[in-house]
Amino acid sequence: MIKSCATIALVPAIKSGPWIYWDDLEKSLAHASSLGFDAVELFTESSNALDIDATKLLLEKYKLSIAAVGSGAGKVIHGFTLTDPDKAIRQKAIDFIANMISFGAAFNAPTIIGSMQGNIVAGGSRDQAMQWLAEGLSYLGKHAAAHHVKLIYEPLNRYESNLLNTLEESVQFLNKYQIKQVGLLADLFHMNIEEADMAASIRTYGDSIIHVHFADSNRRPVGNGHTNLNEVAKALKEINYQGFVSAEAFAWPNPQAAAEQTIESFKKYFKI
Ligand code: LER
Ligand code: MN
Repeated sequence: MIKSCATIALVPAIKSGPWIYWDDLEKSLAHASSLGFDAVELFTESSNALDIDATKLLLEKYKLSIAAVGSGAGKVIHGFTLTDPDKAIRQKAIDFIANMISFGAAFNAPTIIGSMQGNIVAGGSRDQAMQWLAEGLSYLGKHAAAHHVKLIYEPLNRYESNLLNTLEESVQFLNKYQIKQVGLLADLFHMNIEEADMAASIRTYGDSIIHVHFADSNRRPVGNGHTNLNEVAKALKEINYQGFVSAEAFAWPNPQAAAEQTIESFKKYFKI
């Protein structure tokens, strides 16, 4: 069964980005629950931004689970990445993500490595950056496995990262470095920019996909752009995808309407 999910941004310093709900955890959970979402994906400032027991009570109250937690605040707030030329900063990135993994594990939720992967800096060596990325992902994959959760690597579009932009490149990279405990995130916004054929890539690399970010071509909620969701949904069903399609999309025109549009699209493509 494919499950629905909405994102909640809880980082006060960040005022805009591709998240449906903003500011208040309980209000967001109440609204998502009223629309029938299965889960939420959290973007928090750090691994200790939320009280775990209090959050568990809220999740129980609103009958929601946490589909995944994002680690991007480590880059956006602190500037840490796994491929920074400075070893001390790479270590801080690893520590930040390891703590997020432990936090997510309290909810049986996997952690996403998106922007924390970083970039090859100007004049830097690609081989060296890939080696650093592989070292980080290998270590963190084992940390996640020890906590009985998955670790999710997300290929980003070329305007956000010059490391790995497609599912194919990511699978080849994970194979080359024999990184076994890491699955891939298929973000439909990034894929619309980078994949020659989104549905074909989903079919070919389906075994590696463990999470989906559900957004239209313009990163508005699905239904507001020109991505061919019929084809994408067909491919996800064909690979027997059993995870979440998580709305990492702009709160356009506002959070409530974006959540409603998302759940309508979810029902249209996945509940028939
Ligand atoms: C994170 O999930 C993502 O998709 C990136 O674009 C970072 O903002
Ligand atoms: Mn994403």
